[in-house]
Amino acid sequence: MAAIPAAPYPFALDPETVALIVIDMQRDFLEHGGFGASLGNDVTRLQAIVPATARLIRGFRAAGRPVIHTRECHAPDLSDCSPAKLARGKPGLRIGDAGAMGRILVKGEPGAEIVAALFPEPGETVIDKPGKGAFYATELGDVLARAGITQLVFAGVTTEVCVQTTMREANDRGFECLLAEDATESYFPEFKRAAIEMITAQGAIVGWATPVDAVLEGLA
Ligand code: TIU
Repeated sequence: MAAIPAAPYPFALDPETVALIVIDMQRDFLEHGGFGASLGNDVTRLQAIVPATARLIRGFRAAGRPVIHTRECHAPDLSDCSPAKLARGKPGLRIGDAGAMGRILVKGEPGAEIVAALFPEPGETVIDKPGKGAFYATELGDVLARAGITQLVFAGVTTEVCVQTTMREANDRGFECLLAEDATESYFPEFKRAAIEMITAQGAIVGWATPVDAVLEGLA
């Protein structure tokens, strides 16, 4: 057990029970012509974290610890997308509409796929999720229980939406949650900063935050 520097205080990382969860590093959020861009966002901000996220993934693979990937996407008939979600945001392109990378946020379409630089390796778990949180309506809880996971390191996008929602779900389920702060990003820098403050405030009310390098040192 290695105590690594973190906010708001050192995190006791357990290399025997920790897993990495990489949230929604999909073309639809990171590339032009996808869902993120359709909402009016500058996707280049998110592309900047790909190298640090790749380094984190490589570290977990090298340590023999699980790497779990998530994708926010829906069934082609949109039966798992609530009317409330479908209608939200006044996007130029709605979920299910045909865009530059196929139908927006639809399972099996090019845009729903994880970006090439972070592509899952054979044997790694990929969770397709209809919500912002990765526990809602997915098998994630069962996967983690079967693997004996008690701690989760979080990476991915966006910090204040799917990452924070999933961290809160995990925290309520009893997992110790650590956010890799340079492997997560928001379309809004002030929201990323605020999300990290919300997560770590009040004695790690939701979890801890630390740079990728500190996580890798704790795994070694
Ligand atoms: N719009 C936005 O910031 N995020 C999402 O819709 N999904 C995720 O965060 N993955």
